[in-house]
Amino acid sequence: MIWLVNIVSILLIIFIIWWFWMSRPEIHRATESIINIRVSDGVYTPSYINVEKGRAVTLRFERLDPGPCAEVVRFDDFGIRVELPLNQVVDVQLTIEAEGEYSFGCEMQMYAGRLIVS
Ligand SMILES: [Cu+2]
Repeated sequence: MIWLVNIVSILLIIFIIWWFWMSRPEIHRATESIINIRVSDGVYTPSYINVEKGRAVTLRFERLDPGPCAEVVRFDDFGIRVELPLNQVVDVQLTIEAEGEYSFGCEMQMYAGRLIVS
């Protein structure tokens, strides 16, 4: 029986590793200049956003999560910190001139998203 328990534990470990490190949310390719981002249930939707270098984009956040965790979004690379009042729409305007990956998120980084600029 022990071998079965071992196999199950190993499979579980593999699954957990895959879940946390391998699975990446679908990349949202921004072809429009306004990107709507829903803030609910602990995730930004979309959370992985591909934007064109040098192009002005508006990230339009709509916070539906009453939890205090969701009330701020920060873009540390750009010194941006914005409050998100509940059930309101807040625009964050960005033009990123350098290629790369930039993270954004709440104060504790529980809500987390990424901008992929290329
Ligand atoms: Cu948080």
